[in-house]
Amino acid sequence: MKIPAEIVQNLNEQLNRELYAHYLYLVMASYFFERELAGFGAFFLKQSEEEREHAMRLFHYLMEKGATFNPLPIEIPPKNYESPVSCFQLAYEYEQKVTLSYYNLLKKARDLGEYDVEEFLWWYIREQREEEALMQYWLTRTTLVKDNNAGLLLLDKEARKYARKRD
Ligand code: OFO
Repeated sequence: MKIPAEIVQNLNEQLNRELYAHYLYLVMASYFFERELAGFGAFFLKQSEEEREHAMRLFHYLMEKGATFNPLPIEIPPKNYESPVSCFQLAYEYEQKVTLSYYNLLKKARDLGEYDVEEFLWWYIREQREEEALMQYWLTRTTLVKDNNAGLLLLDKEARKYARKRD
């Protein structure tokens, strides 16, 4: 069954949000690498790769359903963060925004009786739950240490371990 054009467009928009997240986390990785906090750098690099995979999952779904891929412009993410805390704050806010967009689309798919799309979207709902929890965790931890350098270096080590674990 063909997916209605409106939903195809929404799926393309989700794909664009995932690509933006890929780009955003790449910028965040560079923010940390440039400050010799390579553990956090590796963490965001890993997240960035995952976001690209999320975009590709949408791409393959569109292809499988014989739907059109519509490339959309990717916004340029902000580059200069005030602190590691503000970086995680922004990441956490973005994840919540993405979650909401998946909720809205899932509701629309259900209302239109597009159950295959709905089933496909559930994977993203679960993934967003994990990602929100992850960013919230790091936001809390970095807020605890604020500009205490020793604390930050310890967290950096922990972030590196986390990034390796997910390889
Ligand atoms: Fe793609 O998982 Fe977050 O945004």
